[in-house]
Amino acid sequence: MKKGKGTVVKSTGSQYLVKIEDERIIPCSIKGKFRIKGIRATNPVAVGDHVGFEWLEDETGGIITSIKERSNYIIRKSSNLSKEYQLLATNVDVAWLMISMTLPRTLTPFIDRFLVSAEAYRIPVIILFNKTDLYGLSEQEEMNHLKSVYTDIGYRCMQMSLQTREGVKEVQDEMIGKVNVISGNSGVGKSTLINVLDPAIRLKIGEVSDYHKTGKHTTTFSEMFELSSGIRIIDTPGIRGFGTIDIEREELFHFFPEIFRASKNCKYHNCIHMHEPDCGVKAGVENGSISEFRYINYLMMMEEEDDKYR
Ligand SMILES: Nc1nc2c(ncn2[C@@H]2O[C@H](COP(=O)(O)OP(=O)(O)O)[C@@H](O)[C@H]2O)c(=O)[nH]1
Ligand SMILES: [Mg+2]
Ligand SMILES: [Zn+2]
Repeated sequence: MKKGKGTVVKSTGSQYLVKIEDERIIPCSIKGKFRIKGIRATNPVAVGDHVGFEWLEDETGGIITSIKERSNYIIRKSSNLSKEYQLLATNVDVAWLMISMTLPRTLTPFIDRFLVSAEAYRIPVIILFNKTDLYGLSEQEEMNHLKSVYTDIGYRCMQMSLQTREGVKEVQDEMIGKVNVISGNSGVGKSTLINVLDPAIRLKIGEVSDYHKTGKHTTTFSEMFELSSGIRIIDTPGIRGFGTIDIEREELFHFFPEIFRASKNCKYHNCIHMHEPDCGVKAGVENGSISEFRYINYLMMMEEEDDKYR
């Protein structure tokens, strides 16, 4: 049996499209069961997977027989009640969180929720400030403040204006040779960015994204696009909210890196940094080493989790 290997670029039910080294796209099916440790998935193979397959006799397609170990994956619950998950994307190199200080203004609870998800998925994030051409003095100050807070925690921050193209080259260089996911609230410039990076591909990506947005389509699918510059982008609505992955309430603070670090100074080993005495996190907020808004967002997420059980 002749063997091949490649990357899954699209999954449509039981069929997978696998891109091989010479750029050909081979339709493949799967044989047997693939298991993912710890989770029950409705689809065992996903966009981004590096797979091995056996060619069909006539070489019109293949059968996937192996999956290379994943560096990370994005999943979401098939439905609210279900214990089954849908794998949306795997082996993501960078999750870009596009934000803006104005028109629309991205709020920090949105940012922190996203960062928690990305931490849980173990996907590196770059926070990308867009629309800097629209920033007045106060927006600039706000951006600089957020930049210093998030940089101190360990997140990379970049800035650009798709209007003036300032900073776009740096972002593009960072994306080349990587598998990228682009997220952000509506209106922040995601579609415009893809258009600027590769005008020829824009329509296609826009179709997929806008389809998701209207909510007409409940079964999610992802697709990997390759831009002319060699940038790979996975289009998925998946990496949105905290609800998409199961995090125990008592462990939420593990996904706020600076809060997790400060928790070493708590008196009680099971401290959740809310009402306990001698809490290293609260001490950190008081002495300014932990940003107050981050702590407030943490408390807000804790309370939301609490509400789920009422
Ligand atoms: N002034 C300004 N407008 C921008 C910039 N980037 C995007 N826009 C505009 O913001 C609007 C929303 O952009 P879009 O790409 O559709 O956002 P999406 O919802 O994230 O895909 C469009 O009218 C864009 O032209 C920017 O850097 N500066
Ligand atoms: Mg869009
Ligand atoms: Zn504590």
